[in-house]
Amino acid sequence: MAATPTPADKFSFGLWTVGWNAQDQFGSASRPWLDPVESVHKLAELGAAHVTFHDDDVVPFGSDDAERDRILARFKQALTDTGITVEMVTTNTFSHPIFKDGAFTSNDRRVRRYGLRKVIRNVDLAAELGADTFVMWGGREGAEYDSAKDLNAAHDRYAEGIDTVAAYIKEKGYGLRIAIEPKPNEPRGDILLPTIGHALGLIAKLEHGDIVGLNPETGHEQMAGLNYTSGIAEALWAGKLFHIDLNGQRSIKYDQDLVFGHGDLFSAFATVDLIENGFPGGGPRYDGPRHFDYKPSRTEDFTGVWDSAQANMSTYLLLKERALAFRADPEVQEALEAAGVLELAQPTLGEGETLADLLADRSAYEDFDVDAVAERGFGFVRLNQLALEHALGAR
Ligand code: GLT
Ligand code: MN
Ligand code: MN
Repeated sequence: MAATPTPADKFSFGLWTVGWNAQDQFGSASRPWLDPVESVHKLAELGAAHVTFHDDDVVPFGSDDAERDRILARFKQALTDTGITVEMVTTNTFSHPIFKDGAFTSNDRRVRRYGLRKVIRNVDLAAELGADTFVMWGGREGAEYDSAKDLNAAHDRYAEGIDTVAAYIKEKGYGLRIAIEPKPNEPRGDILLPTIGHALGLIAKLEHGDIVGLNPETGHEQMAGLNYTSGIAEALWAGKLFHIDLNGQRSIKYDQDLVFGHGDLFSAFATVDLIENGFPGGGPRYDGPRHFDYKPSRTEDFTGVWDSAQANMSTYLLLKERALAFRADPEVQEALEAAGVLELAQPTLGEGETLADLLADRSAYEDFDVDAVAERGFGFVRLNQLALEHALGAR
C-alpha cells in the first residue's frame, strides 16, 4: 500500500527534478521543460511541503530585470495559492559555457567575479523568499587534467568565494545558512570537495564557517563507493548537516539520480532510520526538510514523472514506518544491547579519571585477559538480520 504524504512530512523537491526535460549526453529531450508554476501546483496536490530551485530554473539565464520581476511575481502567486514554501535556493554556476572551468575557482578571474555577482544576486532572492538554506553545488569547480589547476590556489579561491558570500549573509542579517554539496566527479573529471569529509575539512578553515555546513546527496557519496548514512552521521556529529539531497544510485557509475530507495534500498532504510530515530545512544538530530534530488527517468512521460515524484515520498514513508518498528521491537533493543551498540556512548575514561589513572589501572592492561575478551562475539549479523526483516515488513 502506497503511503500518503502530508506537508507535516516536510517533503521538498527541486524544481529541476520533476521539471527536467530529460536531455542527456546521448540524446535530445524526451519531454518539454515543465512550467515551475505547474510543478508547484502538482507537488502541492501530491502532499509536498516545499520546493527548491536554481535562479535559472525559474528565471531564464539572461532575462532583463523587468522580465525577472514579472516571472517572479507569477511564481510567488503560485506559492501563495498552494501554501508551498521555498526552503532552499541555489545558484546555477554550471550550465552556461562561461562556467566551463568553474565559477569560484575558474582560472579566469573575470569569471570568478561574475560568478560571485550571480550568487550574491540570488542570495538576496533566497532571503526575500524566506529560505533557510543556500546550497552551493560546485559541479564545474574542478579539472580533467592535473596540470590544469593550481590546487592550492583553487582551494584558496573556493574558500574566498564561500567566505565572501557568508560574510554578506551576516552583514545583511539574513536567516540563511550555506550548505556545500559534495560530488566526486561529473561533469568535471575530478570535482573539488569530492566527499562530505573533504568539505568538512574546508569548512573548518573558513572565517565564517559557523554558517557553512553540508547538503550531502545519497548518490554522490555512493558514486565514490562511500556509505551515505555514515557520511551524514559524521556531518551530524560535526553539527554540519544543514540539508539533505535524497535519491537512489546503483553502485559506482555515472550519477543516476534515481528515486529514493530505487538504488541501494537497505542503505536507504539505514538513512531513514538515522533521520527518523536518531543515533541509538542519542546525540544531534536532523530536523530539516526531506529533500529529493532525483531525475524522472528519460523513459517516462508526465504520468511517469508524477508517479516518480510520489514514489520518493511513498518509499520514504514506508521505510519510516519500518524504521520506527525496528527500534520499538524489544528483541532489537536486546540485540543492540548484546552487540554493545549502546555501550559505545559511555566514555572510555571514567568521570574524572585521568590518563595517569588509566595507566595505573592494572585491570585495563597488565592483568587484562586479551584472549578471553577476544572470544566475545558481537552479534552484528543477528542484529542486521533483524533490521532486514523489519525493512522487508516481515516482522
Ligand atoms: C544539479 C546537481 C544536483 C544539485 C543541484 C544544486 S544542481 O542538478 O546534479 O545534485 O543538488 O545545485
Ligand atoms: Mn546527483
Ligand atoms: Mn543534489
